[in-house]
Amino acid sequence: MSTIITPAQERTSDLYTPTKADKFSFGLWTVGNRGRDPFGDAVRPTLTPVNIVKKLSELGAWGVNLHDNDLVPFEATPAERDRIVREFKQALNDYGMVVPMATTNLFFHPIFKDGAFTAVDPAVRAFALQKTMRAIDLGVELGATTYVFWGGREGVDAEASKDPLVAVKRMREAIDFLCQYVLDNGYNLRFALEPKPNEPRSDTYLPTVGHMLAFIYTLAHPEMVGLNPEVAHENMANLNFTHSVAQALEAGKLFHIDLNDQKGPRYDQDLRFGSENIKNHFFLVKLLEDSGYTGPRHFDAHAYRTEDEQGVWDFALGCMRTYNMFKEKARRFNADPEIQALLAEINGGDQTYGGLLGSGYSTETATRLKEALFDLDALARRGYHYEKLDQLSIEIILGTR
Ligand code: GLT
Ligand code: MN
Ligand code: MN
Repeated sequence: MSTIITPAQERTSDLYTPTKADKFSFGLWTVGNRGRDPFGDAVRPTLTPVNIVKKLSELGAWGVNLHDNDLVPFEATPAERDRIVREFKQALNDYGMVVPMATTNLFFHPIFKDGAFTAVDPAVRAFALQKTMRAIDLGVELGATTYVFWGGREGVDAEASKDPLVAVKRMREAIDFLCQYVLDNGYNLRFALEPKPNEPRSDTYLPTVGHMLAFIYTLAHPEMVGLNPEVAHENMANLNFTHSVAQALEAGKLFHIDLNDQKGPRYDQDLRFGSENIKNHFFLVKLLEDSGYTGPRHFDAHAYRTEDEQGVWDFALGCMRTYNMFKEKARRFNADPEIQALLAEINGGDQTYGGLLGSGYSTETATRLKEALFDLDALARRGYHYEKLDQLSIEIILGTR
């Protein structure tokens, strides 16, 4: 998509059709979501993993991610496991799909009702480690190079039930243990931690990107551990997702990303990517593309409960097309001479002091800064032209430029 697209072409072209080069991926649990919610049962039949791989590939997706139990049922025997994995690998091969990321289901089985790595019961914590080591083996066998940890039920309903200091230590102990397991086995695998502020517990530990980022630097192997931020989860905490992603990127910690949408701070909605917060998503995609992020563009979302199977594929294609439409809008923004001239003017400012900034501290710089005379009235009078800039952004987003 490097050529200029006119509005007329845009209406008729399929330039937004996803291709494998776009690196779009979906979890088996996303398109496989059967519409079950706390108030109602499943509304769609089960899609087999092999069918999902086939259909996603036909739509232009590149990868498929999974929890251990999305593929291998909890109660499967070793022989059943081997057969399922063999057939799945065959499908990956047949349809040219990869498994970039894998994870563990540590939240569905009743064993995990009080959490996994932070559960009060040591047997539950030990079982969680066992299950995760086996799931890591499975992920590596399928080719995954990123392993996600979503805290699921790592939290509390009754505040008195757990010491929050102990909970953080337990989380660290588990991640440190599993990093060492990966190193011991010589696996090429990095961990990506996924924060969420609440749901299904009243409060989840390490609830936002910022909390997780700080936690990572307390680990034994911080270089192996990064983040998997999710649009909906940061929005549940009413935070600016693009800024959270930027902080992760700047720290070299954006190992993976969960793209979806969310209507404000309420229950986790996992809506089709870009279906609600159009302006925010434009700036998110612009950030990912401008920053040179090369990781998967993973959609962790699901179709509305009203949909049948066709609606699921409409949903999946929609996520990918919308990403590509934002990508094209970002390209237009960057190529727009008026916008770029305005940005240059905005960022120009008074260059008198430019040389004193950005090269760190020295005694001489400190002395010059302390002695500098500023035209405070001029600084106070300055208009920043952000109204104009924002309107130009809106015109790009709404397609009039
Ligand atoms: C679950 C959760 C997601 C996580 C998945 C990985 S599972 O659907 O809501 O946000 O990314 O465990
Ligand atoms: Mn997610
Ligand atoms: Mn979610």
